[in-house]
Amino acid sequence: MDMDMDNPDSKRKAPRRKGDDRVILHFDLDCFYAQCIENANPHLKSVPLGIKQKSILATCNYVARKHGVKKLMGIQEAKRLCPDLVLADGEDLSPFRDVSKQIYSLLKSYSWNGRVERLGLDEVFLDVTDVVAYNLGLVNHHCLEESWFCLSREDPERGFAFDAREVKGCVWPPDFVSDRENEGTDSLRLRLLLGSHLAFYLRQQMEGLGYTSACGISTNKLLAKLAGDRNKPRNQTTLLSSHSPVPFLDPLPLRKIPGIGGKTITAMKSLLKTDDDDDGLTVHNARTNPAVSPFALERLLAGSGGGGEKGIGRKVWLLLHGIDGSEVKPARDVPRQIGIEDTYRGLTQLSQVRAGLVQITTSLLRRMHVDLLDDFDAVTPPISPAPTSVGKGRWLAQPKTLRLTTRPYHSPSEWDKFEYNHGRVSKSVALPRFVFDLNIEPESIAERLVEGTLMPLFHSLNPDKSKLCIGLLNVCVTNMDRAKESSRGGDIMAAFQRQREVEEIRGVAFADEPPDGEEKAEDTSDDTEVEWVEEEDEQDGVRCRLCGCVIPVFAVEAHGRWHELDEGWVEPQGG
Ligand code: DGT
Ligand code: MG
Repeated sequence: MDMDMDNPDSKRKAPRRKGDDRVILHFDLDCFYAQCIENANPHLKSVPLGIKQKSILATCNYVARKHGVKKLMGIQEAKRLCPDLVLADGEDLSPFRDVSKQIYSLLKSYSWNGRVERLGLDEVFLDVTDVVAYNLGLVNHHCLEESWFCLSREDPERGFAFDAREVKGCVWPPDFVSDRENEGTDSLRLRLLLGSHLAFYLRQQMEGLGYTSACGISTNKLLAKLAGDRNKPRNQTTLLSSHSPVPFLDPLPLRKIPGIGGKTITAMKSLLKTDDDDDGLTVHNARTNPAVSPFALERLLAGSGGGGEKGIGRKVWLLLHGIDGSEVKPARDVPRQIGIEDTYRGLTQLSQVRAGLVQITTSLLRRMHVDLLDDFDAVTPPISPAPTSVGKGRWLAQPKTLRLTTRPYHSPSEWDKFEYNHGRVSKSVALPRFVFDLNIEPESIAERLVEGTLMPLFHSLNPDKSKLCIGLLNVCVTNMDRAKESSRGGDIMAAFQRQREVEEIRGVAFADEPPDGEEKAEDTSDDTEVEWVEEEDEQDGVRCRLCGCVIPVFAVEAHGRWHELDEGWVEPQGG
């Protein structure tokens, strides 16, 4: 029975344990940027390594962490703690994105139901309920130690041997004693046990690519993510929550709960009448306080003042009890659009604009190869030397539209006067076909695209050259034309060509394109993905295109992750 939202006493009832029948894995790569750099420079594996972005460390390897160096620490402080710290530049995110995609593709290839969701660059949720249920039926209870985990319904020999007597890796609670008598019938424990062996196998596959990780195994996303945090690095934790996850959650600081952000915590402190700092305020404090009920939280966080969505109080209250019904989202094989942009402190010369466009377009073409070619992963080393896909791969989808966006430069003193997007204009045209030619280097294609298409677009968006002072350039490809499944085995380029010809014969205009010559304000309605300024920003901060907040450069990634949480988890209230 659902809780009665209007009854403050309903918090005392045992909440319904929604989603208990699932098995969810959460993978988080260890010191991600540092591992990427180490794999490209193996001699760095044994030394303390920090990855520098501006004046802070985006992350550091675990050798450095032993010296007290921490993520997001200032460089000076880190050097003081560890004078031997080696610093590597982490400003260019492209190599990290490439590895992220490889890891994601690997995990996706083991999923049966396609529920594989990324969180940021180095975390992935997998809903393996179906794989585990299938293998539950195969367990031979008379010979658990010689079990076989089947990874394919079609090919029973594709799998791995494992010992089904024990959970693989760490368990929580650490003193968990298996109820041997009920082992055969305790299906939840056995399903989590199977999940733990699958998680271990998948972690080994990632290690084959050179990347170690931590993993949490539980019945929902919230608990899987928190369980994985218990034992890091290169380890995994199964939350054997056969009774209740409350003892696991209670000691954690409230701020550790994904979906409970800074604003929610501030509001809750007023409700709890506490001055505890964020570390002192635990889930237990909040959960057991008599003032806390779904109804009180709703009044506090939603509607007038709170500003949260309807139902937020109930959601937060459920999180405090370890209940999270949110689904692991199905994987998308191709993005809706790919855009790269850069900001400038005022470009006044056309030659500067041209150079900027060539740089952005080259990055964009590389990104298209990573995201839209089917066997890119198979042909590319995990990182460095710079991936090249010349002559390789087949297009899973081809964007049909190219969009250029520009915005004038606004100095920080003008930020109060102008909206971030003030003066932002875009124009779209059909994307020339030569960009899909895999026999030409991206740099050459970029030069041709800039000269023949993007510079003319730029001129029509910015006709008055005497006032030229460009603050932002964005090049985006969109309107994806997906290869039909049936043509994947055949000649995909020919299939795309046939499709185009049919459209042309029928007089079908490429969708999303404004009539030729028309300028339009940037339409961000389709921009559901957080699109950050990827390259170096010359100012002190960048403004988030989704919420308009100005974020220090070092916090951009975290802020992006905050928006991503927004999609699948309880609406965050800040953070
Ligand atoms: P871990 O998981 O504790 O072993 O360490 P990391 O480095 O994998 O940290 P994680 O998983 O929180 O984030 C993955 C990568 O994302 C990390 O290597 C650097 C980047 N990152 C995360 N949060 C921030 C942030 O607030 N600022 C910046 N600049 N980068 C961040
Ligand atoms: Mg990580």
